[in-house]
Amino acid sequence: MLFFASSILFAAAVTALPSRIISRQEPVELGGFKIAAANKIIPVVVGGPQDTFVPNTVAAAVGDIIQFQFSNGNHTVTQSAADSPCQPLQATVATAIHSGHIPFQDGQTTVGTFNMPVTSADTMFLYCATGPHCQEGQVMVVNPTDNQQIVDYAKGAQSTTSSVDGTAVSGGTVASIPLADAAFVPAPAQDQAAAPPAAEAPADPAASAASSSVATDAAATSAATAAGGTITTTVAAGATITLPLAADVSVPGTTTVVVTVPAPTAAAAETPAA
Ligand SMILES: [Cu+2]
Repeated sequence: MLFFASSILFAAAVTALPSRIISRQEPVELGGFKIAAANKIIPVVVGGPQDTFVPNTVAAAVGDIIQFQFSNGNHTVTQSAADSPCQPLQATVATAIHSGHIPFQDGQTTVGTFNMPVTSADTMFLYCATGPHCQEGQVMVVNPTDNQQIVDYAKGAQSTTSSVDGTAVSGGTVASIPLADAAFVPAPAQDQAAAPPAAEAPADPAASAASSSVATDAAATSAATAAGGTITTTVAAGATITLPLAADVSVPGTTTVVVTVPAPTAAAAETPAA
């Protein structure tokens, strides 16, 4: 009930923001970039209750900044070629866009952002490189030439079998904003994540495994595991485990390790009716 009440308050605060697209009278600086008064900061929400980009098409002028705001989960903004969804353009173009993995966890009071200056009016294709998010449709198009482009790109992404991560952070600046200024309301906290880890043993291991993604996040963040160490847990088939790396682990463009447990094949689970 307390959370419900605070959600209402927070929703009211968001509604009170003047506009989704911020207009200014004076030049401002954002993440080291100077933005002329005529240009815009365009928020795009990444993740949340669903693995999406909202909006998933944006019309932006050269000089605008697209501000990706990372909601629940752990996501990236990574550029691909139009005909190679879920594959990083960085493999052939070193300056292609990649934000690195930026998480949002229950209780955060700031929101991670990736501020991407628009330097060309060319159409740009972006996806999330975390787990199966790209195959599930977490893709977007900047400056599409028509409405069909995002449809075709999403369909292409769904026909791939896996994603490839970007390498170095490129094409923008990682920063943060207060949660109160974000363009989204976080998903409700998960009960199992909120429960103190290891306070009580789960009565039913199968039930625990069903929400292993959440439970594992809580367990993994409760204590750091040394380099070379082993984390042992029980998860359901198809679950995704996201493990944040310690701050002192220096892997360019990488802040997490994501492991997806293979799901059983549909053929094995079905018996054709006679
Ligand atoms: Cu994602």
